[in-house]
Amino acid sequence: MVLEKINAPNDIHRIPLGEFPRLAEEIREFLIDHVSKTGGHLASNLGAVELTIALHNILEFPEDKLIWDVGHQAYTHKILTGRKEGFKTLRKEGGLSGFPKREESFCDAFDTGHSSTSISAGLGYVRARDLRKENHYVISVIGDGALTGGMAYEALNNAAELDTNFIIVLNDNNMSISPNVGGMSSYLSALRTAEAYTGMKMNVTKTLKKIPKVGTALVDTVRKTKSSIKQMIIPGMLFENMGLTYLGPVDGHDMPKMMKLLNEAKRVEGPVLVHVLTKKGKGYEMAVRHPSRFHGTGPFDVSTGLPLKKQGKASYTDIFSTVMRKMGDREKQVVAITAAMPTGTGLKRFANMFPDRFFDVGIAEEHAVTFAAGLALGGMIPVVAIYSTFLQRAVDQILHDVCTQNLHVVFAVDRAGLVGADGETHQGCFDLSYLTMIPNMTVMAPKNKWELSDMMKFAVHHSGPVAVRYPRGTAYDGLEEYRDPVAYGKSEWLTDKKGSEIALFALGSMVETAVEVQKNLDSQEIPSTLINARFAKPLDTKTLDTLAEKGCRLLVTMEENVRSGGFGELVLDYMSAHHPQVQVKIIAIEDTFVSHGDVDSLKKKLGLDAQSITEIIKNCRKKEE
Ligand SMILES: Cc1ncc(C[n+]2csc(CCOP(=O)(O)OP(=O)(O)O)c2C)c(N)n1
Repeated sequence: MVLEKINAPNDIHRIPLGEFPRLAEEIREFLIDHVSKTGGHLASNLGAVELTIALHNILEFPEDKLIWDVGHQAYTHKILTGRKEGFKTLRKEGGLSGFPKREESFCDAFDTGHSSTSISAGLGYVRARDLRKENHYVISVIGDGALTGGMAYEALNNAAELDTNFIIVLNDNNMSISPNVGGMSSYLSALRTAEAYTGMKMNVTKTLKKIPKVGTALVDTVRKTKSSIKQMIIPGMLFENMGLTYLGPVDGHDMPKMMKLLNEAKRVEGPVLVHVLTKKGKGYEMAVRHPSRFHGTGPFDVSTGLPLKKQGKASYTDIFSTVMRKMGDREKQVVAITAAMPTGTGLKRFANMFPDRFFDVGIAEEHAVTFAAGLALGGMIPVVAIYSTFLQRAVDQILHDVCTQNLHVVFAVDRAGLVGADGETHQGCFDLSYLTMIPNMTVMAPKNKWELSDMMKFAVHHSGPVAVRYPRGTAYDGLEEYRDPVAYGKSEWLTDKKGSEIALFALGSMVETAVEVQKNLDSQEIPSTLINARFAKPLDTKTLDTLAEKGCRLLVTMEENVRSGGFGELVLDYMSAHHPQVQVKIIAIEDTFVSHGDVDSLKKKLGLDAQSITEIIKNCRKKEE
């Protein structure tokens, strides 16, 4: 086994080049074997095996810096830097992270998870290197999907001014999670189909350069010519015109060719883009055929490709998907927007039924939101479906472009709360804070699957900006009997309205937990009142007044969000001003980033589970006595 010889960073330098194909094969077997057991990102990693080997062959760690965009495709990099053993615990609590982590290895130059950051971070490394008069290589690896994100262009624009080496590898597999979209994607496709001519183009350039005295000038002239002929001679003119050297495209599964080009890139004094063509899922037929399904997967049977865990009850995303499909039929003004996640957000069905009213804008959350503002002003009702963590990107657009103009844009905030295996870059723990702080915003969270449906309908008929946040995974199907119509700013009593000394005021996913807490308290003969808050903003202050009037002494707020700026703090703020005699206990995530692990176990650790909350309440009572 060649892979046995790789146990630490730079071990690859001791492997003869002739053994690289075997190494690539073994890494693929390793990836399929491990990811089929633990789950994880598969298709992108299978596509990047040879590219990663080629990169490691030309780099020296930790001196050189290798920055992965998004970071979901860095598994081979982890294997080649001595982390093979960690794959048994991939994405498990305390185990190997599914993304690059500086604290995990000195070979990880930059922590990632969100898209389109690699060129900016790389450029920062380059500028620091030059200022400190150091001498090492910096390589950013960005996918064609990630290249749809605005930050990548801001960084390219800035990088164009460089006169020292900076290598950007464009790992182009023609796929985001779903097929890639937009003008850049079409441009890359044109370059890709021109691949057969690449050799000819390079040769023409070389031949021209060989012409004594005038050769180089001739190539420069051709570069500057505004003619389509130049594309025949110098590929990648778009990048070239920006000031980057373009090399490629090169077959991303041909290691000798790639290494040759990468070594050439090392000699360029300036920013250089190496265009590498890869196949998502390469080496595992199921993943080649279904790259989206195997982008991120749970454990699966290698022989059939089928998930090991049968799909159980409907998820919140499934419910959202159904509501949107029905709503699309009834409400002709409704349009739907996704930022490169048509399947993940459940909008695929809407897209199939109403292709004219569906927009996949690429990994461009900021643009998605301002685009929605324009749609709203133009007379449509846009529903922007974005995961909580990725919507962080668009806070200014929500504030500046939607909320200041009080536009009717509906935000379907999926994966709100803890998401588990993807870790700190993906937990949806901040949206209540960044959304409730903005004037004009309405923020809701459903207690169960029926309420998500009701809230979506409410949101579409409301006016002004409105967000509905709901968690990842199975939708709660308890409390079906409680179905008060959703009314603006009104919470819902889940026990009779008499009230008691203890009130549980829970938001969204935490209502299910609160039901359990109440059961625990009941069994210990501690009476309590349970209220489904429904709205984080505006707060139902009438209900808070009623609770205080009915003798509430301890008000326990519950939310799956950070405490700072969240729902609980809003309640505390109101109660301390109007009912200071009532003690408010906030159950929320304390000031921390939550790393990867199983959601239930993370909740326990963070004190968000029913048992911990029951204990907290009992302790509060004891202190009172
Ligand atoms: C800001 C942001 N939005 C959405 C995502 C979700 N996401 C993860 S990977 C990915 C596709 C990336 O495509 P590409 O860069 O081409 O990499 P590939 O998986 O094809 O290798 C998306 C949309 C993200 N990570 N960050």
